[in-house]
Amino acid sequence: EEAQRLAAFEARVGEGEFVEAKDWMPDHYRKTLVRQISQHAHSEIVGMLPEGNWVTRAPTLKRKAILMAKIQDEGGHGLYLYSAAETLGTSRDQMLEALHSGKAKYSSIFNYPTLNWADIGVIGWLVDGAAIMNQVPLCRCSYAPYARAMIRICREESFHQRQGYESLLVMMQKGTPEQKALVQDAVNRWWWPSLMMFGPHDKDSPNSEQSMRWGIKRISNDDLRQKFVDATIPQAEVLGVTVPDPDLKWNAEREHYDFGAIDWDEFWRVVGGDGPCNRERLATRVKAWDDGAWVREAALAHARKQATKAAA
Ligand code: FAQ
Repeated sequence: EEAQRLAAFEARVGEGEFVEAKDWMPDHYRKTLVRQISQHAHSEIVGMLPEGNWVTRAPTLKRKAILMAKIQDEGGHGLYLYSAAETLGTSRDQMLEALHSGKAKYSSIFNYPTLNWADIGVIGWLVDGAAIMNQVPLCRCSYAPYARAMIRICREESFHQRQGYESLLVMMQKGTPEQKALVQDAVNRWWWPSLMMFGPHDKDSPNSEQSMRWGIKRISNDDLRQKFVDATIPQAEVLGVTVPDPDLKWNAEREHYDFGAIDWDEFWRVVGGDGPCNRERLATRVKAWDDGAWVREAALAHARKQATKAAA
């Protein structure tokens, strides 16, 4: 009977039907989604930290207001995503415990430091750009609560990408030579980590085959990475910056850019917890959780009081 259910599920998903929270689903499908959605939520929340580093030093009031709005959006994305994961039967406390104990992953990209103001523009342009490339196909993910959350998230990411690009354009077109050099320096540092956001090569990606079959992932890691390079290089040309890859070249036959080899040792080191800022990022999140304990306790005490009042 289990085999029959599985076959029916796979047939449904294969035809492009969506799965809702109350529908039957294979255990491994549920686990895969909790893993991916919770990692995604953690990435949004940890991703607030590198940008938060520049809120007090944004160059103008306008840039500061934009940056604060962007960081708040990211907090919101984390919340929609934790809610989507909760529909699969895992509590937010369990997910946060997994993050705080170092068991859960979050995107490698947020373990790099933001060293100058141009890093904020480059995060918008490259990091949000890569995020959109990866996340637009997730709006068609077979698990409907995740797909629905992704629609709004993608709209906001698209605004984030544009504001980043626009702020870099201003620096490149109206900036001093020093400001232009800051942009190039930021691009040099963020280019390769941005390409790593898409995950390992397809042949080294243990989860891809199953996730593609179940319609969780619609486009492979390598295909998305190629799409990102193809879309981004013309934008770099308009900006007037170069990417730090001597092997980058338009391939007229493939009609795609060829690009150099990614340093996978660095990728796995960062994913494994040993990147430039992993310890700092996790410590910041754990401290925020501990510092917030009194708020959670007060909210629970208030809820209990209201409940007793209502019962009386
Ligand atoms: N970092 O078999 P696969 C954002 C892990 S955007 C760390 O290919 P899968 C917006 C992977 O989890 C960033 N770990 O895995 C923003 C797996 O380990 P596991 C977040 C990585 O799941 C912008 C192992 O390697 N976006 O936050 C990475 O099929 C600016 C093998 O890999 C999402 O999470 C990595 N880069 O494909 C916020 C999108 N890559 O779990 C603030 C949703 C791979 O088996 C500022 N997620 N790993 O122990 C996905 O699309 C997928 O999960 C992939 C990985 C494509 C990330």
